[in-house]
Amino acid sequence: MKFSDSILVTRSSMPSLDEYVTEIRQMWDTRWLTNCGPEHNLLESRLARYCDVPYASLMINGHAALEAAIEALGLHGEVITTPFTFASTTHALVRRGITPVMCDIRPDDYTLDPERIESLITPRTTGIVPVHVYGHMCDVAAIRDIADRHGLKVLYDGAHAFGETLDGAGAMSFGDATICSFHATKVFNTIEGGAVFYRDSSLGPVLARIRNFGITGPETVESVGGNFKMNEFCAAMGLCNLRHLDEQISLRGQAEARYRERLTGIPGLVLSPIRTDVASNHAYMPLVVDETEFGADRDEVCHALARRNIYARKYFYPLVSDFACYRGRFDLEATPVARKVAARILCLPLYAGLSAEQVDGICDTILGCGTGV
Ligand code: T4K
Repeated sequence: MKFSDSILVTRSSMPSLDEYVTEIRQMWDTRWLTNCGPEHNLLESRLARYCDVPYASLMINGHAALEAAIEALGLHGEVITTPFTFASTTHALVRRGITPVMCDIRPDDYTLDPERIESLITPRTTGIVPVHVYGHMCDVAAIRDIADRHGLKVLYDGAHAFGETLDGAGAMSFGDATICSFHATKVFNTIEGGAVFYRDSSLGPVLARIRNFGITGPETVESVGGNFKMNEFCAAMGLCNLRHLDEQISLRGQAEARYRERLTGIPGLVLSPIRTDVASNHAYMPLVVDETEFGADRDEVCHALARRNIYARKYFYPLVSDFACYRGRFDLEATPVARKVAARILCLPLYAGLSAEQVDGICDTILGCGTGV
């Protein structure tokens, strides 16, 4: 059966139009639209509280948050990171003049493999930028230990981890700083948006200068900053969406549970591990397809879904280190686990409101590709 309406990999969460209009109505009186206005400042403090982190600095998107945090933490030289991520993580480092050093990932949860980090450290290494990919929390204790022993900074790319906790601690509270994305495709969105979360209060003024041209007063410009500010319409969207976030996460969880009922235990189909120490945000539904056991490969499954109007996505294929813009720069053989996962990964549709019937249709299509199912 073909779905009459396309099922895309995700669907933006939105408040009711009335709720949003109520939130933005006062802007027609104040005419205050951007430059850290009241909606911005309220959202900033609410997000810090929601994430249980002392400080948050809002940015206009997750990528801006990455570039700002890299600058604020003073990363330079070489930084150890993962090739199994969205373009943004690596691009941010390269755009800040840093040499990314690609470290392999763990085969079970696809996060940076702490056992492979130390051999990559050189006198030029200043930091580690791991990614909580799909909301899978990195081994934060092992990474902290390595960083402390070598005097390195840790900046987490937590773009996928908003709203999660690890052993009760907010997912944004690890490392010297953690960035998040509030893009339209994320569990929590401000249309476009992002933030840097941190514990060290001295980073606050530095990030404030970076996001607003280095301006510190009407006649004072202290550093060469950029313009990374979130506007009031985006902040208002965030304030509305935050009110519904827990419900949205719970609805995502129901869809994920249905997938797990249907796909667990099928030879050749590998689902993400469930961790009892992590409260998941159910951001993504990654599936690894092992052709030899399943009888069909990832691309065949992807095409079969597309024929039924279901658009899964190959996040994150190709590896960043395989992008045309980085050709010849990285040794692809150095990260064999990441290569293997990237060749087999498929992210299935997952969002609040995806019905059990829709999940069943997706699973029927996937299972119909395999042999012996
Ligand atoms: N670090 C990591 C690890 C990241 O994954 C990202 C972003 C960043 C950093 C940088 O954060 P931002 O600067 O973006 O805040 C999407 C997103 O654009 C991107 O934010 C995200 N990661 C990445 C994983 O996915 P695309 O190219 O797949 O987006 P697109 O336009 O194909 O949309 C995917 C689906 O989402 C659509 O099929 C339907 C749905 N959608 C999309 C949009 C734009 C909506 O429902 N509403 C919308 O407005 O990159």
